[in-house]
Amino acid sequence: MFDKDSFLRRLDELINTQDVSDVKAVYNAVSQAAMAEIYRHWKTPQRGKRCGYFSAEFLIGRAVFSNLMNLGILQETKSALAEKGLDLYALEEIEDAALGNGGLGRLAACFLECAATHAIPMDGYGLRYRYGLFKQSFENGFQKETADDWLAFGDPWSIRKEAERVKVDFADFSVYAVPYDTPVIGYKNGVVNTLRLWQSEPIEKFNFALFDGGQGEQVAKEVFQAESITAVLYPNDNGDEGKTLRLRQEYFLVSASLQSIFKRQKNRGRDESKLCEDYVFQLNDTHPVLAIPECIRLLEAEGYTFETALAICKKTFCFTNHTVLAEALEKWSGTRLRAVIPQIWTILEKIQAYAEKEGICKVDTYIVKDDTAYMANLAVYTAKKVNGVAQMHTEILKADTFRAWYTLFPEKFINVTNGITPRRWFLLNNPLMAAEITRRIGDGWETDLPQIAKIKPYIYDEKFRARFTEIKRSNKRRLAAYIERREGIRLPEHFIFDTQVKRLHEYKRQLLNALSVLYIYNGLKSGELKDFKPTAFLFGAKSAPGYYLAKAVIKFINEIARKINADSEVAALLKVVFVQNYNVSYAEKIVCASDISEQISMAGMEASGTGNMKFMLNGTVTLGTLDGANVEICEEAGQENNYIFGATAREAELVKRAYDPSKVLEKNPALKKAVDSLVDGTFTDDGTGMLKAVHESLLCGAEADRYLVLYDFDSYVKAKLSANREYGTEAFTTKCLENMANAGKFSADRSVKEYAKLIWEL
Ligand code: 26Q
Repeated sequence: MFDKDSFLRRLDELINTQDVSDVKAVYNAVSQAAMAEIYRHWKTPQRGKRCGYFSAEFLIGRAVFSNLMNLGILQETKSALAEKGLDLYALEEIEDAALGNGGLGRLAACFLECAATHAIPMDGYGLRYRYGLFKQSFENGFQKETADDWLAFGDPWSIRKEAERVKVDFADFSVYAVPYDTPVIGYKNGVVNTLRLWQSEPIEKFNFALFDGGQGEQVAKEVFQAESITAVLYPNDNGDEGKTLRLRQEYFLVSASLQSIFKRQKNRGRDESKLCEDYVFQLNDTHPVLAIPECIRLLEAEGYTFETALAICKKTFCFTNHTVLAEALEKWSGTRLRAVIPQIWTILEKIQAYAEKEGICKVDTYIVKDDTAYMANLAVYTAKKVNGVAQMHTEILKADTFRAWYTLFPEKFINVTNGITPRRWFLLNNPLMAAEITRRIGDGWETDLPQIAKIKPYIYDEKFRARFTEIKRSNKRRLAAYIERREGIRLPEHFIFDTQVKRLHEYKRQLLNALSVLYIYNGLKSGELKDFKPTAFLFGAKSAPGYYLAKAVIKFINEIARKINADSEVAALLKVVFVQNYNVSYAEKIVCASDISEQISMAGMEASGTGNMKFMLNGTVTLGTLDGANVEICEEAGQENNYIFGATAREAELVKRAYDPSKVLEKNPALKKAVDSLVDGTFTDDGTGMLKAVHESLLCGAEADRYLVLYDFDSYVKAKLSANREYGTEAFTTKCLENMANAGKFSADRSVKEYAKLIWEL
């Protein structure tokens, strides 16, 4: 296993020979010393089946603390640095690797860690974006995006594998794909898997002959074009119209990954017909689905017929769907495909023709139709298994999104409910609570989370409860200090922390939360709302830069926050904070300091959610709808231990058939007042018209209030106020603890093991 002494000796040497007044130097010393030890465990076995997890996103966050923890040297490193007068937590300055948008990317990162922890042979294949998800700040309440320069502190955890670069061909030019391999370290088990991220580079760095010939500009253009492929992550979670650069990214990812895998097969003397014995490829949504035609292309190049190649793919690929939003199901026009990757277009047409011959020709099952390629259909057609990410989501896939496919191939469909890694999302972010659990039930639960249920007998133990409350307080203090430094707002630690953090999207209904905050504020001002316990409403969310309504909601919430925080009459009862640049590291601090977790999407829309699980594990009650994995959270922890409101998915569908949101306002003058404030001059949007656009989205046109914000408002506020009323009571604490004790199912250890057994057959 890991040689601590060797690590500490090397760390000592490195520290003594560097100018450690610089955080970066300390970072380099720690990571170099760790990497030196990691190398010794980091060898991919020559034999045995592996899973290649293909994903356009890996939202890794900060690697240093989690790596040290998994290596079992977090405390030792802290002490070693402290002896030299250095603070390990100064490394909090280093950037997160935000190579993902949200849930889908973070799930991929959790899966990697869990697979390594359970010695499951799974490697990630992704893109090494030069800039990850943008950095967010607020200027006068408006979201501003700037570049996320995540490499500013270097990337000491990866190694560039020059010798393993491959060439990727587009119709108009070719580029090199250079792999950067990052070790994925299992929790204290000596296992190291690999995350391989590809970087695009020009074939010819500088063709000096062309420079001499006066064609310098052309050279520069070609370098730029090549490097642009992995320059930046598309900041769009849930859908974007297909752009050529995005298409290049997707093809670059899968072509490079498959070429390198084919090379490894050749090196090991393995015949490609054995691909499905040696590999299974998990496609993380449609983003890497071009791997299917690319795999066929590579097999054809080895001399296999199209039919054989397709048959091999059908045994090798599996597909996960993460969303039912129509706008997120990717499609590519034939025109674009022919212009960029004509060799792939030809294969797509062949697949369509072959599927037709097999009798697959229902309207909703076309792979290519009217000069358009439908990536989800291609994925479902080829995949051995297709999975949704929570029970309810999988049912919707079968009954709705992929209904036609489900009648054809019911045996393909399977559910694997998402999970989170309890190492980062409990041991690392909430060390005091983790230590308290271990003190009570011993260890073992860290890698077998259902064992956390052993704390149930302590739920009614006075000392244990007091310790829980005390730890939550101290987590709040830590978060409040951080928020004060970053946002300039002071949150008293005796306040309820009521939190909604996630990407900004209409279906997630941050607007519903915002309107309820306004409603509460108005109620406090008028005196109609009594016995309200002091609450801080916390928001964290990034909006896609081109998503106008989402940006408008950010502005609205920031205006609400400005007004409320400036009103001394409510200062003892209400605070509102929209934190800037919410990311993985911010989440780690927020999750363990919250009392109420807002999971309020319109039922039927959130495939699973994973933030909901992080809060639950950290002893937070859910204020939520019966959507996605919230349903399973209630099954595990008891609906009576959470605050559930709103239309169910079935009801929502019925309601929408004949829905007039203005009727809701007529019956609820207090809600009307809150909604009117969007347009009555209560708030300003600096003449942008943004707030009016939000107002119109609720009340105008055939699609008015698509996500039933107004319809669900009344039951939402009732649930919210009942949580507020109960906070601080014994009953409330019990609910928090019931959630923590019943979070066992939501470990991604369980998810990954289900994939390994039911899908990958490892
Ligand atoms: C598509 C085309 C072009 C550009 C971007 C995209 C794109 C990018 C990211 C489309 C979708 C995404 C991300 C989707 C996502 O994060 N979905 C979430 O996945 C989680 C993990 O399964 C679930 O828990 C969430 O419910 C789901 O919203």
